[in-house]
Amino acid sequence: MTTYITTPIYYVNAEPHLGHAYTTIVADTYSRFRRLQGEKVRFQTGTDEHGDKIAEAAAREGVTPKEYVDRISGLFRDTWPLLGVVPDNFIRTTDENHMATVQKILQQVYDQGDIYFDEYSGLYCKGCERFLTEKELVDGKCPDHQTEPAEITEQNYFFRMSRYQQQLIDHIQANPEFITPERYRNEVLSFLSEPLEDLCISRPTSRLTWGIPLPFDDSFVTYVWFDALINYLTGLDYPDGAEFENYWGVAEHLIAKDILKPHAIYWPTMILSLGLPLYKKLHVHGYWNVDETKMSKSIGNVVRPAELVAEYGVDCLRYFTLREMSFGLDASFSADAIVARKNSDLANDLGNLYSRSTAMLVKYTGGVVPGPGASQSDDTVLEEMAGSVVARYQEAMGDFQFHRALQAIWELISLANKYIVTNEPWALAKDPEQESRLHTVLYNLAEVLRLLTLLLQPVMPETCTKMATGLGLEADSPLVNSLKIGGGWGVLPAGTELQEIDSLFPRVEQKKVKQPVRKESGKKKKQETKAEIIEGVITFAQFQAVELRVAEIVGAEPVKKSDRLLKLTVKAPEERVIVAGIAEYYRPEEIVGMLVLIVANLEPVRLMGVESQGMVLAAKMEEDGKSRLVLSTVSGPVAPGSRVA
Ligand code: ME8
Repeated sequence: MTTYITTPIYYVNAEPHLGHAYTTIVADTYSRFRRLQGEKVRFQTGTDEHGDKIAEAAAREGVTPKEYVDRISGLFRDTWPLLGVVPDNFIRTTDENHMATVQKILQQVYDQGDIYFDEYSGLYCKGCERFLTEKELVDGKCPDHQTEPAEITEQNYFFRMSRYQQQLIDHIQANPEFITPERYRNEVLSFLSEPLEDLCISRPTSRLTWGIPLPFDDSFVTYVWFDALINYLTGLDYPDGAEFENYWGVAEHLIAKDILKPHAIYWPTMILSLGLPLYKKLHVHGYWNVDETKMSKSIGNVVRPAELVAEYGVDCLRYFTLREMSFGLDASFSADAIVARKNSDLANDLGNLYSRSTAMLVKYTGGVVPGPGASQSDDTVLEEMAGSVVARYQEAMGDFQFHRALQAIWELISLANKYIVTNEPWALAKDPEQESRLHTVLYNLAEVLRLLTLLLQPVMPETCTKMATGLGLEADSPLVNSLKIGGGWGVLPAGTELQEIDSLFPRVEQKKVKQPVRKESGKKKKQETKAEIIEGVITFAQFQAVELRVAEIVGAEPVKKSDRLLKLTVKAPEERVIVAGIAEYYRPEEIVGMLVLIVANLEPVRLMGVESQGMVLAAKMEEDGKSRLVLSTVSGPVAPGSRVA
């Protein structure tokens, strides 16, 4: 089996941010997972360097477009190693061979009559670098860029996209996996249910010179998408390269929903016009938001990945992004969320399991993995869980359900931590008659650690190299590097000698954290100083500082212009307003009269113009890839305002 996975090629009109980092980390993780399965993989990323936006950004800096694109493309290329991302190919649309192939393709499509000359008027969004239809606008503006598109009339060349509409619909209907998750497939089919307009593929050189000249009319350059999408072919040395032969049939593209239409409609129709087989899959993810708004360079609320790596470590960033976002849905970035994941999942659950288990192996068997004795029911349960986790992990990773794969792994971690508590190796070690039992327990713990090293490798490669070393294994040993060999149970040889390593996730002190700030707000958000929290543990005094109370909801109404927020009036016992993000899960009328739990001593904040004096507690769950919130309440009648202790 072979895999070809691509990210979008990123515009070089600004520096890389967390959104770009996420897509590229996903592609890297997926490549590593496929390699664990023994596949040959090609992973491509790169930069998109032509078009109005780039020319304007260069002019603002007072440099030539070429100088400008060299600099920013370099920033993208240099960011990937910091994130543990190792692409096989980094393509630039200013590469000579790319430009030559784009021209060859344009000529072929023109010669076969799929490109024609015409006049066109339309609403052009510079942010998207394409014409938008009236239907796509919200309040007359592009919903992604919050700008009004410009009305442009000009003569241009057009690609006969409409000619391939039916063929594309048939393909999507016959191949349910072609575009996933399903919501995006449905979105594309709904768009295709109306007649497609042909695609404008040129700009006159009077308006833009920073592009690839049309081979059949040099007073025009090619439209940005026609140039950019072809990177997926030129990166394989289309049409004659061996890589094209090896990889085109298995191409999987990874994008966020902002560029669904170019990838699900323009690109397949272009491929059909070229007479090539369509790509295999399009994987579409949601947005990273900050304060409900898409993280984007045009809004200015970006989080820089290099800063996050410096603050939290590369594997923490990789783990956080993959665990926090349900692939396909939006996710919110906050410094608190990343610290919570690091302290609880990494330091507490995984880090503690590793350090406790290896410390006991050192103490009781001199750091040598003992041979196991007869199994008891506890051991069988652990082994069965390991088998089920490996199966669920493989399925979830293959389906881009990274958060589910990680949830499954954490079930094994949690069971192994309980296994230590119930089997009490420290008690077994005191009784010489229990030596065989002690060895079984320690062997099983070492085996769990080895399996975790294997399964987590695509997500946290640096940590797993360390874990492998600690277990006395080479990082490229098939025991931690091949699902075929290492995916089973009981494969770690007895007699393996552990090595000393530093702590996996050094203590995290939650200190002043910088939240990204939106440019338009003008002033920086106040930085909070938080109590020190070490490895997810708080003191009783810290817990007592949180004032939890029972509150009665006496009024509820939607917050204007928000789909998520409800404005609640509660009695606790005095009346106060709390804004809660529960509108997707509760209608106002069904919660009036309910007794809920609130945090009563939070500093007030304004949310969508309404001051919120506290927070309502709710349980968060995931069902079928969707999040669900269920309000916490009390089991009997309680006076509003009662303190919860
Ligand atoms: O569109 N959340 O480049 P681009 C999640 N050059 N992902 C995000 C994101 C966010 N807030 N912001 C950006 C282009 N991304 C074209 C592509 S491909 C032939 C040409 C990621 O720099 C996500 O992958 O605007 C998104 O699709 C991509 O960056 C857009 O990058």
